[in-house]
Amino acid sequence: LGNLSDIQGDVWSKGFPKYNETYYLFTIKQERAADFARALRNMVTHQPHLISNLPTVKNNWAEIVTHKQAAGSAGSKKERLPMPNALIAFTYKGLETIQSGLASPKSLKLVMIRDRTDPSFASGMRSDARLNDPTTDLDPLFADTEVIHGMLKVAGSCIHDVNKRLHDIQTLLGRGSVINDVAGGSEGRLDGATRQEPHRGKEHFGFEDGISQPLMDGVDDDKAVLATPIMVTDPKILLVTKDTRTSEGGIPRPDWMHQGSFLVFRKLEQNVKAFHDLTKDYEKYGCKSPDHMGAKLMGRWPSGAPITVPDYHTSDAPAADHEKVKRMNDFSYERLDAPPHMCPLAAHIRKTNPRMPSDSNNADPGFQFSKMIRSGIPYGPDYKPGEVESPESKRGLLFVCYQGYIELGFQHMQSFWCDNKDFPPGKESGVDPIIGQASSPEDMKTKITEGKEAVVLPTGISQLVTFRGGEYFFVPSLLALRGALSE
Ligand code: N7H
Repeated sequence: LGNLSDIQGDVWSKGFPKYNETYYLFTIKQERAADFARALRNMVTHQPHLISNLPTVKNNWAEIVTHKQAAGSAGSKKERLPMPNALIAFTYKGLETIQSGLASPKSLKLVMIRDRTDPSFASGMRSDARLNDPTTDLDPLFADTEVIHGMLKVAGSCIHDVNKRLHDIQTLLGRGSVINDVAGGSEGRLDGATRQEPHRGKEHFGFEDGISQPLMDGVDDDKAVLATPIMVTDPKILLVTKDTRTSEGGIPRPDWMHQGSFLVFRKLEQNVKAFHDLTKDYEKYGCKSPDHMGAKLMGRWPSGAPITVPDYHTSDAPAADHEKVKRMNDFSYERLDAPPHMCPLAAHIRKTNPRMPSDSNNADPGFQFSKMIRSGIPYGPDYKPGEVESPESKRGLLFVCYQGYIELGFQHMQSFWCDNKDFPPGKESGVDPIIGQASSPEDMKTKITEGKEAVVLPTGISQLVTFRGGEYFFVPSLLALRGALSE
């Protein structure tokens, strides 16, 4: 893996600690490409704290002493707050633009990346024929993905801290002169925030998120957690290394890409009303309550407890951090005894991590290689029953995942598993009810209880999750930012 200090800090199982996070999309002016390279090198060399590396992020919680406000409550309390962090990533178009400003442009070997090793990354998400993504009603920021060259992902404890870090980086990179905001009426930004207590950690459908993450031996150092073998993943699947592991053996990526990772970004709108409307019909599908039906669609109860483990309950309180990770993840799907604990084959967490190679034929490379680190954040206000719909009431997930090879990570998971009604093969389980996008609306069905009819998933404007735009990026190592990408 080389020196961990060279890996950008969001690329590991815990990622940036955050309450607020902003994604800023920018274009590099073609005629200023050499200035961009110079500005990038200066920033990473002389202000190294601005783009966070992995060891910094691991310790980047500040313990703040706050004084109690209430009258008569003497003393103070301690709070842990996330410190600001930032990551920089580039699209293939962005790398081409940077290359045109370098003294030795051939060293990036972009043609090899485009034609041999990473064609999906090079052609971009919009032309990815394996995805069933809609092309209309996208966020205006994704109207023309050709002009998206780079992204800053900036996180912190409040929007003020995020804005300050973003502004510092934008200024050093020459916002307005060397780089421009991607047009779309929002200064190139998409803003997310964790939900407020008591919903902190839960996404908009009400489920605890960020529980199951692959752990990298040598990066994640918590021995108790590493003792959960189902979670431990070869880092060479998640990072680009000298010998990134794929089903075709190691892929010979150019040296400058080592210690980097591919970042997949998707703005995914969630229709919370449609989710509640669907689970109101729980009896029809052999479930005991709306919560029970939700758990069958997801594979976990709202608390995060896996539905497949009978002695866990909806109200299972989260234990200490590492204990929780172990308890919530140390399971497989062998217990296919009887409802209500059985996890449907199409449940979101089972589609995205089947955990049992016996669920498929052994020719599917995904069982070993379709792994990703997820690091997104919710956006938009909480849902209120009876609310009047407006553009401001839109909500969802700014989805981010990291992997060493897009074709086997995100792309395989989304297209071969989630959108595929015949995965696992021969079981007629239907599509992933949360993120499945079948090529025809008749296939938007999912089976959750044996002997009952399949759930017909809402499509069109009342779909549970709708794609609103996205792109493929590469997150270079800090070494590459100081060297190959800026010399
Ligand atoms: Fe999913 N959700 O909040 O409802 N996801 N996800 N996801 N997801 C997971 O285990 C959700 C999306 C994965 O190892 C949980 O952390 C929503 C995409 C993977 O057991 C919950 C959206 C992709 C896992 C959600 C969304 C994935 C996972 C359970 C979109 C990849 C781990 C909590 C709006 C193509 C599975 C947890 C495992 C878990 C939700 C998108 C993948 C609650 C709302 C696009 C690999």
